[in-house]
Amino acid sequence: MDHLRQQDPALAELISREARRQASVLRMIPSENYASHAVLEATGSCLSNKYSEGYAHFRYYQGQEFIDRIEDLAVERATTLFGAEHANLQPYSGSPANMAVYFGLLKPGDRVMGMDLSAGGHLTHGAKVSFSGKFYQVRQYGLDPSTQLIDYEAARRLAKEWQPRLIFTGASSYPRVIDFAAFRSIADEVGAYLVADISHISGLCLSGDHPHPLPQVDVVTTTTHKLLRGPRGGMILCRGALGPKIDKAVFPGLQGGPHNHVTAAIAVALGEAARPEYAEYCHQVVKNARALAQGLREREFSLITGGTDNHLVLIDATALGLTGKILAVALEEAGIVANANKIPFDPRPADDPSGLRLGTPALTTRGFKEAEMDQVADMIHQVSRNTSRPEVLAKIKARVETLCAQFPAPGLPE
Ligand code: DSN
Repeated sequence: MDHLRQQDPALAELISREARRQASVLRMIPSENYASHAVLEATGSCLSNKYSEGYAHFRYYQGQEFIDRIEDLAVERATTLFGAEHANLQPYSGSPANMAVYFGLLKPGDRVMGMDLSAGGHLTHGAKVSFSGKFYQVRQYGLDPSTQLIDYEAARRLAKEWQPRLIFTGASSYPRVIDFAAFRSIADEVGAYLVADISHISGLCLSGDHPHPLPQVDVVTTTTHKLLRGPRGGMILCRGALGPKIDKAVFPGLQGGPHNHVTAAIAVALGEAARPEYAEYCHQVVKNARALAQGLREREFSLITGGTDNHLVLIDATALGLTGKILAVALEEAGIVANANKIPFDPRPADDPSGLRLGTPALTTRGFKEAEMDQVADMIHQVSRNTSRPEVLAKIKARVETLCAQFPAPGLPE
């Protein structure tokens, strides 16, 4: 950042401090990760200077000789890696990707089904506060209260009654496997499109740690910056026949020029994800989440569904006499960064919910293994018992910093 430091030292200093923060805390928000230096170099490249409305070889601006080749490469890597017939890498992030699917396949006012936010679904899966709940008629499915698992038979009954044109699957806070085949049979019974938002589990679908949604679903959406370790962006994969509708919805329906620097950085991340060590990384993400869950269970934490099959663990903080927010704030003071989150059937509001969501993608990128996850569980336990004792939290923070120093994070300055 030599140029930035010289020209705008105040901003350079803030970025440096953020880099130091990312290096010295345990980043456990399940949707965050560390991108490689290579991904960050592409993101920060001169490609940011170029306008390229349209798609490779069909542009509205001249000067696309290299941009077209970059988009071709990115699309080819995406279709090969995910086994998809068609890929659109232009959505600016996950919510715009989902919005493009609605705009491409439906008319405003059409009927939709998605998973309820408090069951672990995403805002764009039909929540009233999002465009999806405002422009479409939505009914939401959820969990079986006795198991806290998706209630597929209730979803089937709801689909038969509601006759949606589109069903969204996928989640932001669900620690178990999603049965795409069950949703396919539900969608087929009512003739609905089936969409899988795999933003949280994309890598696990590639590594075989979670069932792959293709070819069962019609459309797959994902962000590119979570388990995929790319830049902040979005991606839509679909059957070839749906490609033109999706492409038109992204451009010119929703967006103008694609972020070419992001497209290139996604291509870099997809190249990394095609390597055998990426599958090893994803296997370890799940092993680490299981080890974390076990460590927390042994210390008498109450976990939603009792554990995890994927990269995240959801704690009921009220079982400790706390709330998610109180625990999240105390953890941050101790150098452990997670997020307060709703739990299934949560009686508390979204801005002060009962749960805490913890994930292992970023720590696994640093090289943490099961033994370190047990240490992390121990520190979370210590924090939970000392939320109002700053002197204890400071001691845990020192322990966190010692641990972090042993596992340098990729992509950050040395
Ligand atoms: N905001 C992202 C998350 O944290 O899960 C996507 O939902």
